[in-house]
Amino acid sequence: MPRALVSLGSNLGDTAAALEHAEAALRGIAKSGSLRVSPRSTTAPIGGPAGQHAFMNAAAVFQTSLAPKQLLDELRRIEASLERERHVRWGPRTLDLDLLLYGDQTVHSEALRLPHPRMTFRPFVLEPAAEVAGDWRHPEAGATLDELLGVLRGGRDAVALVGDDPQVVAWVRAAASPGVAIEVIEARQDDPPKLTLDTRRRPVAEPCAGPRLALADCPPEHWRSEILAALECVWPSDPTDAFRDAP
Ligand code: PH2
Ligand code: MG
Ligand code: MG
Repeated sequence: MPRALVSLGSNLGDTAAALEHAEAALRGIAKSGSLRVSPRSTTAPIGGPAGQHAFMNAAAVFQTSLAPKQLLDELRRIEASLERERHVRWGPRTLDLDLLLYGDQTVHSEALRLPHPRMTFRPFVLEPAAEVAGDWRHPEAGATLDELLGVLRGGRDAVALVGDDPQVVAWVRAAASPGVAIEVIEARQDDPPKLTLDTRRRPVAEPCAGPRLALADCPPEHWRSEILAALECVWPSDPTDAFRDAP
């Protein structure tokens, strides 16, 4: 039976109760006895409107007989049962359930992108995910979640830009923290840095053993905010804030 990996997040209302509710609901759709949930952590919000509350994040792995799209519909239903509303992109939410991985499937459709395109550079996703599924090999990266997390934490402090889109280079130069090198390269590297930013407009399926954002996965009007959020994930402006305690 296929295995699914889901991230859990909440930053509105009673966040602990929301994650408990979600865990119980996932237990209801998982193959009996197969659900494993990571410990929860409180994380600083990344992206979206300023002044949001801290998030509670976790990850869950389980076996399921549901197909990916059916599972996605179930996750939406669980979100809706907590009155999740969608007004603002990356805005505050009672419950967010993102499908990260499903077996070794790669999906590019309007409704679903697998693997989740932002999972490899978001510490609030990758850290709990690695706790429950560290040896799961990311089907596009070709590296396990433990290996990806190792690069995110301990890799070279550099952004590798694949392709030389001048606007993207300018955004990265303006926003990258001091001490972060910017390397413009033509194709992926064997020794990837903490962040690889693929600026090619058409999706290129090539392994990358480190955290990577492919702009082909994002609409052009979001490119700038996607890049700023990815940089903030990898090099937080206030590192002491990244895993602060609940307010
Ligand atoms: N989810 C987002 C955007 N930003 N930040 C944190 N810390 N945790 C999240 O779950 C989160 C976020 C979009 O879903
Ligand atoms: Mg999300
Ligand atoms: Mg979501």
